[in-house]
Amino acid sequence: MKRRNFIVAGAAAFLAGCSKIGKTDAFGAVVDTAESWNRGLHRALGFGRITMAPEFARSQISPFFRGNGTTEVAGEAYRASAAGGFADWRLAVDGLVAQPLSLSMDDIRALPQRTQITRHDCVEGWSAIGEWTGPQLSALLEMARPTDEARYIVFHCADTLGGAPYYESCDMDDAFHPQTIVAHLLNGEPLPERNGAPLRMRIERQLGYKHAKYLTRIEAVATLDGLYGGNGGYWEDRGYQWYAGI
Ligand SMILES: Nc1nc2c(c(=O)[nH]1)N[C@H]1C(S)=C(S)[C@@H](COP(=O)(O)O)O[C@H]1N2
Ligand SMILES: [Mo]
Repeated sequence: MKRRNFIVAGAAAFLAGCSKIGKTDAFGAVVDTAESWNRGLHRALGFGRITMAPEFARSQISPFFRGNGTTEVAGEAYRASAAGGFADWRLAVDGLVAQPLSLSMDDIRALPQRTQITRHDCVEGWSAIGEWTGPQLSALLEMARPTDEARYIVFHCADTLGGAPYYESCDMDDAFHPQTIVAHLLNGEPLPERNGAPLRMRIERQLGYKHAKYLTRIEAVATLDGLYGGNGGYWEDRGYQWYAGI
């Protein structure tokens, strides 16, 4: 409880400095004029230009968002947490950060939220449009404060696929991009297990396999060498591109 109050107080202090963070306009297409957005922009390009993934209308949402890869998680800890409605789920934010975090689902829900309707494109040849809601990853990183050595953000997951842990990573441009969110809602409902309950990444400018489901830990690192297969992601370790731009 103490921990939670601390985190929420931290978020409130952060918010005081940038009142518009997380505010999404009615059509979902206009970016937020937040400090974190500016930071992402500056880190990404240095000047006033940023590429956004297309966003869609409610009427275009797919009636069913299929699950792919892992759709049910076998691990004991995950099953126990799922049985309790993920009330005890924790998301760690650590590695090369000044302030490591351990966030509960309530902490995640208490942060400013972004909602975006985007199209998910899987390399296996299918797409689906869904509405995702959650805090921007930049909001979590502004609290944790990656050090100057941090160059990548790694996403650790609760599942294994073919016996190996699933994981992903992105650079700081995508980490601070306004459409990079830690989603806990799909179409206004808590994520179904097949789609990554209780938390999954949305990194909208990239292909489906970059969007890590069953998120347990966000780690800031200086290099991807020596991490699992060393290529920055489960599918990357099996020959796919690390920068999987759409
Ligand atoms: N943890 C985890 N994340 C994952 C996967 C997975 O198997 N495990 N599959 C990836 C692939 S290939 C795709 S296309 C999307 C599928 O998301 P969906 O199940 O919500 O359709 O999740 C990605 N993230
Ligand atoms: Mo995929």
